[in-house]
Amino acid sequence: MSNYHIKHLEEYFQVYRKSVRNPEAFWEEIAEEHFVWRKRWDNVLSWDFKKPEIKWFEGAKLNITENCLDRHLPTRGTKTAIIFEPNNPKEEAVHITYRQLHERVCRMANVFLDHGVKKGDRVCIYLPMIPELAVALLACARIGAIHSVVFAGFSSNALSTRINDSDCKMVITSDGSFRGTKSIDLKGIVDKALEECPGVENVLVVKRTGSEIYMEAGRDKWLQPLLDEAYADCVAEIMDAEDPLFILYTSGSTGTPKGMVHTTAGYMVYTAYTFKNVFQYTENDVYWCTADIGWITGHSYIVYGPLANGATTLMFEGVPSYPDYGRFWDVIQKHKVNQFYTAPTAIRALAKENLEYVEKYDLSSLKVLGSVGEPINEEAWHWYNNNVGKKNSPIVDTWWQTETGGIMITPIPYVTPTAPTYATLPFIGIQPALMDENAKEIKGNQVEGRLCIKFPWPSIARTIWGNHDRYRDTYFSAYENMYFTGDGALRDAVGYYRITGRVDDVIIVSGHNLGTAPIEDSINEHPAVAESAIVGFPHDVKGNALYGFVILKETGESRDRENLKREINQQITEHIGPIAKLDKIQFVSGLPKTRSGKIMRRILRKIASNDTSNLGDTSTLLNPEIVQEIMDNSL
Ligand code: 7RM
Repeated sequence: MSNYHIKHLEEYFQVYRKSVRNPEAFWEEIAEEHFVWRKRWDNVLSWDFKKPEIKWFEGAKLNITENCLDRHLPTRGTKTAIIFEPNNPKEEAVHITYRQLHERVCRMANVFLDHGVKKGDRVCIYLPMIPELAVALLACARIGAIHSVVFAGFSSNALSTRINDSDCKMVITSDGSFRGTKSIDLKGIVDKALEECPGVENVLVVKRTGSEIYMEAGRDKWLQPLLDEAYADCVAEIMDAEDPLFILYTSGSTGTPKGMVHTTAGYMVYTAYTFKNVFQYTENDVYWCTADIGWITGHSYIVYGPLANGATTLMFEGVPSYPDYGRFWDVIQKHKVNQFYTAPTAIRALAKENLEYVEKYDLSSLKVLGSVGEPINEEAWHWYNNNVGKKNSPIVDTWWQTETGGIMITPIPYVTPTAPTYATLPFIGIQPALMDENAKEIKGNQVEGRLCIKFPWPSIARTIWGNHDRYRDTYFSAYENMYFTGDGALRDAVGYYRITGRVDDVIIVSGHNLGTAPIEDSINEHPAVAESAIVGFPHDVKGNALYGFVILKETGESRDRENLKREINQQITEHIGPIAKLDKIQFVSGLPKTRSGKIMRRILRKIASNDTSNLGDTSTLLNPEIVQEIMDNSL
């Protein structure tokens, strides 16, 4: 029996039990047999959720790129590592072999070294979905620099906040990016961001769109000539198991975005092992995850997990609607994709379009369909199953988080019987718990509560960059000795988990986590606005859309309301990005508040969702009369 590749349900249960009874022995065996180490660990695991402190494979030495690249060269040197499918289908797709990828990573790593980047330095990567993005992550890892990828859809403001929070000394970007019919001036956004970032010494620019851009002398350089000059091999920096590999920002319910820190060995072991099993990847498969590498899904399941397994991973630069709504299916047919991993919001958007867009293409290569990012509703699940999988490809509804590094609750395809809206069973080594209002664990089945994890797994984030207290307060203080996910879940009669959604003030719009606080902060900066509150309401494509309740200052009362709405959304676009724009804005004279001054979002959520039959207890409100007024004018 191979514990590395699970093929039957009995085997899953057996391996699961083993992984829970003796996690150290279990993970030690996986680590030992499937990775290359420069030095073995002294200790498999030490942990204390109170501090909190978690260390996996302490004392081990390795470089993750030797696991993702070098070790494959003897057997997979000519195998395709990355297929690049450009935005424009008329532009030719690019196949990059493991040998070529190794060389490209080494060259870029040498360029970084030449620019003074050392082990432990932070490098910000702000690039579209082009091969240089994957190469840049790996080049950082090659020399022990900590990458901080910022999704290239974020605004200059969001970018500068992230650059400064982790003191990045270098930025890798491109002149521009292609998205459908649009091209976006990425370098312009970087220039604006860097007005606020005195710590950035160098900006290396990939040429993608060929647009005219400003280059600041002494700071900005085109990357390609430097790569051409660089040496094609680069000795890998030997890293400690617990050295940081990357920082990735995720929004919280309050305050600034949290720079989640992932470390080297545990992250590698867990993402590789989950990738192998959750996608049942076999040697000649072509795997495609449609996420952007700017999110954790891209880090773990476009780059590190697949490459650690010597897989062929597809990177798609474009959007699902260009040149038409058949693009995903066209790409699957063209590259004979075997595993396809996408988000419910994309499925819902495509399900709205004519079925002919799907039926036109040969999708018979597909073996596994994946979903991630938010709960997949029943209708979308069936559409995906019927029209994409032709009832022949199991759907893996994978629940996990930026903080967890890898997939936590998921079916294993061809192993776990699937059920719509259920993420089903914990992955090997994962010990979920549901907690009640009194912070007690709810045992047994057919129960619902707040989802926690009882025991560390190798890829759990180790801290929040520069703010360990916040890490403890956010994840380890609500329940003693537990990691709290922020999600609610139910466990059905057979022990299957269904994630019911966030229990805090994070709203998931089109699979993107948005904290209410930064959006409210942005709105409140408008000179005419006094105060605001944001809630989510159900949206048939985005999952949730944003509804803003806005109180105007007296001086704003005379302003044209439609103009104000436009200005508010413009401001949000500048501060956060277009993803955080409000679908609906209602001007109100007050917000329902508790006596301690907290906005009662529960009530606003119900109003925004047109579900006002039972508003619950409003008697504790400071201003109960406001509720009727808001309801009467709701949109
Ligand atoms: C991978 C990722 C995390 C939040 C998480 C959940 C929600 C993700 C599912 C899901 C229901 C799923 N990381 N979420 N996957 N909810 N079913 N299969 O998305 O940090 O960006 O978001 O996303 O609320 O806490 S993330």
